[in-house]
Amino acid sequence: KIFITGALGQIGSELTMKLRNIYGTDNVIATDIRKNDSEAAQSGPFEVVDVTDTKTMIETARKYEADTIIHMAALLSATAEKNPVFAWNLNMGGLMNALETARELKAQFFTPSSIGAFGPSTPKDQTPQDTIQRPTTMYGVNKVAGELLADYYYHKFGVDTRGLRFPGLISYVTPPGGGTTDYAVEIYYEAIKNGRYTSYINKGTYMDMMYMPDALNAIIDLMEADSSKLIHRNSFNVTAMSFDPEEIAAEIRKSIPSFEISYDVDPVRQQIADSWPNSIDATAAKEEWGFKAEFDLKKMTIDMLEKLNK
Ligand code: VAH
Repeated sequence: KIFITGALGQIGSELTMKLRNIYGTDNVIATDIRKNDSEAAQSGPFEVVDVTDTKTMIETARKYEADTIIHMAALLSATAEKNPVFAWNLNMGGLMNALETARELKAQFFTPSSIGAFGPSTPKDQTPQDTIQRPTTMYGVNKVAGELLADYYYHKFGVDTRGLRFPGLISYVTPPGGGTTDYAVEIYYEAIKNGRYTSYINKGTYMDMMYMPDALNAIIDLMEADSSKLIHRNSFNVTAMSFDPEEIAAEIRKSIPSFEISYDVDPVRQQIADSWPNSIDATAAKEEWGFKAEFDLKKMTIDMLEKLNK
């Protein structure tokens, strides 16, 4: 039984449906702070779980005899920057409770890290798997601490913890909330609706990105991988592409020739983006568990516009 927190979020909502298709609906328990009318909430077992409430989380996971805990509930970078104390309590308190739940139930564990775990002093191009991590955002502090805490639960308690440093994720099912890379999702919705987009991230700002189908496959491939082969188990760099707003706009113009991009830079999210890498190196993931991404910018753009045009 797979127990997912944050199951109604940007990754969680699609991951829940994919896992139900693979492992069976009744074997995937979706949980989130509140229910909604989404497919993830309605199409199978759902429980209201506040990840800061240790007792409820452990009792609920035990009720279902969960043997896998997938912890997705967290505040993303821009939101965390607005509410840093709340972000620490939710992101770190939730993670600790999810790790304790996995320890109690002897369950396998997954939670994502992010390119946000790197900071201004990290090498920016082809950022190595093992390098300096001095992030300057609360989200980044949470992600570095989270990687270390998950490693600790592996070494200290033998919990089979695993994690990926995700780039910006692009999807057409559930829009993201409060991220810095969200511009790369909004731009597709706006291209269809208005034929133009005003970007809050400046031209020339490169960030790693990945299409959601590749992100979901990466989680499943990592969780199914041979544990004895995992060296970087909680913090694998994974990426599919790196682009700036001008390049994604140019790709959209190949399908919508009249599409126009303009800029109204948000200093807060621009400063976060500037502190992150331009591109990261995913060699360790490829070598240790066969990571591969199917979608590049061209293929993703065609699929996103097709799906949103329906
Ligand atoms: C964010 N989408 O923008 C998330 C992610 C790498 C970016 O962590 O905060």
